[in-house]
Amino acid sequence: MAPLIKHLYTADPSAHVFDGKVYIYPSHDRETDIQFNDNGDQYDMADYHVFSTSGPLDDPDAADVRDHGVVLRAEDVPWVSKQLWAPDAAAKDGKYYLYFPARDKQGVFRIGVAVGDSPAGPFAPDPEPIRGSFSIDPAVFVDDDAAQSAYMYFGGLWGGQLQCYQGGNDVFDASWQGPKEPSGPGRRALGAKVARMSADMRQFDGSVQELLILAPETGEPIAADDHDRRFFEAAWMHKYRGRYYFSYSTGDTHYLCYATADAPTGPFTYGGRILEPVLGWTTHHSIVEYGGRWWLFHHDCELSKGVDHLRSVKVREIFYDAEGRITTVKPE
Ligand code: FUB
Repeated sequence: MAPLIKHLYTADPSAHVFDGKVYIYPSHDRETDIQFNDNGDQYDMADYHVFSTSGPLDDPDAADVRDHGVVLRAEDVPWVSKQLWAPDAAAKDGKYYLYFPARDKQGVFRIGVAVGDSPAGPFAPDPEPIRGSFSIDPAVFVDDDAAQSAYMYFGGLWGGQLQCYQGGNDVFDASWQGPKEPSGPGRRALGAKVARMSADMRQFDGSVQELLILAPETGEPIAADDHDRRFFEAAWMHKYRGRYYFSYSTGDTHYLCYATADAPTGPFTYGGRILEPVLGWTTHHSIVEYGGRWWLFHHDCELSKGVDHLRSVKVREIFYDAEGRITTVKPE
């Protein structure tokens, strides 16, 4: 399957349908001479582009993908030092919100928001990160209830620093920085984080909670050493037939997996794999309904011939069985 975007390297695609079109909010990968390491220092992105398409999504070469250009730069955000990682976007009451993780001036990942009047940007950043935000990979889900309740799911291990907050959401323990995470018999995996968004979509409303993923065979939280199933990064939320599907990457085992729940904050039960490992270390995605079909946006490193930090966005259709299980697919 050919990449959807070929003139730039793009990754971590968050896709949404706004105004009847698919808008894609990816990371913008760039060449760097930074040495590859397991802290992800080589992912040194400096701006975001937005893309849109009306399809056909099952024929990437024919999909007329429009590049709306640069919509936000690291240098435009007063609190950012470097590394604009995986973004997401949301719409509410005629405004569009771009959420993005980046390192602050102390080297700690925070999550920022920038606001625009069009899904294609540009976006004006708030001068400070979202209060109480930390780590990486925000995914903002707006529910279909009357209040349009919105939630941010976030977090990422190793370079994403999630493991630095084991003493509390407001306590950064620098000794856990780097490719580290809890392990050992009886230890449960660290969960992703979830917070309800304020009505204006620019702050958290209430405290940040841990998202529980339970193993279906025991009803207990997934174990820390269960690297085939534990949350690593790349949170995404979608709703299918009234159920909440939380999907994520398992990082060092390179799977995209999902878990389901009756409520947006869980508890979730592990459901299975969505995508087997692609070429490249990272795997990151979004799932969206468009034209009455369900689509998986993700990335791989085929275009760069396997350079881990030079990735390309792809899209493919996914399917659910009668019980709502997502059918696992292999890379194409
Ligand atoms: O693109 C930088 C980081 O790589 C993302 O934030 C992670 O999800 C992984 O894809």
